Amino acid sequence: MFKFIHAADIHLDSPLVGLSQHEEAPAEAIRVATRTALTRLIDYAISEQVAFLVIAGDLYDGDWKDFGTGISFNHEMRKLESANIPVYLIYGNHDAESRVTKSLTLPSNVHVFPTKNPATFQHPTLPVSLHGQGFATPAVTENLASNYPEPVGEHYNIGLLHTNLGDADGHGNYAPSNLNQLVGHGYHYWALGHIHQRKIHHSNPHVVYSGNTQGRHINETGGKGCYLVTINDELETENCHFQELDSVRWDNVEIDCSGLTDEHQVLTTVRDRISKALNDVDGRLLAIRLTLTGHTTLHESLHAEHTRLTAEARNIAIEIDHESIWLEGVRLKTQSLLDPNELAKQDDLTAFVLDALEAFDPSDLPMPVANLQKKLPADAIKALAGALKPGTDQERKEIAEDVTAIVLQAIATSDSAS
Ligand SMILES: [Mn+2]
Repeated sequence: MFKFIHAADIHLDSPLVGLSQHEEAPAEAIRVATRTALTRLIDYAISEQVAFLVIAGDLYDGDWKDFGTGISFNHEMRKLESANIPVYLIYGNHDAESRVTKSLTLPSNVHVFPTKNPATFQHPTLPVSLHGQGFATPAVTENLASNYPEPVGEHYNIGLLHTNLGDADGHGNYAPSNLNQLVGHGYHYWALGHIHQRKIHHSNPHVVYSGNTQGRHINETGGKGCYLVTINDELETENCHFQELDSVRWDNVEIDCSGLTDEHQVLTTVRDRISKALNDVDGRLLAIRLTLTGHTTLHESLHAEHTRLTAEARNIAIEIDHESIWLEGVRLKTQSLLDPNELAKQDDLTAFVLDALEAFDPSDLPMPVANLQKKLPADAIKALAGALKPGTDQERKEIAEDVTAIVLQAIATSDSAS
């Protein structure tokens, strides 16, 4: 019997998005989170006395900022070298050969697959063959796996592949492959990288994404880590155990405001839910987003007070535990109880304004507004610039929702409303 670890998408020294610019954030823990995950991976490999470690691409996030990234990786690899644990790795789209321009001599236990053609490494003492090919450039569009070698007889065969299996939606279509192809190739275990959400696509033979080792933004919630794989004496895959390695845990908590009637209740609920989420992360640092939902009479006031509401929530998070929680933001997805169609019946002007709101896009304001910017003090221009040139569709949509809610509220509470 022997064990190995399958990890991928370590993205060493990748910044965690949306966190570091706030001074209350436990910045240091956040800054080193991907390194902490790597250290935990190595400690785990040693404590489990694994026979080897495979890393299926995107070890690095891109070109190194400085040599510290390589030095840090080598330091961890030497711990495995001392424990006689070899490492096999391929480069992915993020750390393709052409993209990472700096390099350091690797410890002798680290084996890197070539990028021009597939190759096979054999474990020094076990009947194990590992096959793989790394990315030469970030955009590999061929089906790399189709050229991988035949399995080696009487060996446990592992394929390392950075791939978009079955053209998963929303992911760069790098080195596409499909499940039937991999299952039919004759290997025992496909150690996949690229998709950050872990998934066992097939068992016996195993086709597995380990996911990344540390979530890096709000769309990478939940536990992140690696698989510990146990092989029995018949060279069968006996067990695939997921091990968490992350030190910062992302959580997107939905708060239903339907039954809530004032802001005090909202903030009380915010406090309860943040406390609960912190309990759930077992001593990790919690990076949390709150998303408020539900049909509620508070819809308009929440939108009108979005900035202050976010500050109140951040204040609560700091009060609960300023070293362990970072509030990424508060999203409003509540819905109004006001009926625009009813309001539109008030008079023609109201109907006209409501009609205009439907098509409102803050990036598409008329020229006079843009000219007005020239006459305003610097602070006001800065604030306006943020509102007028939102970076993403999402931000534009949120501004439009805020404006719509505020205007609806104004109309509903004006004198002409009954
Ligand atoms: Mn990746």
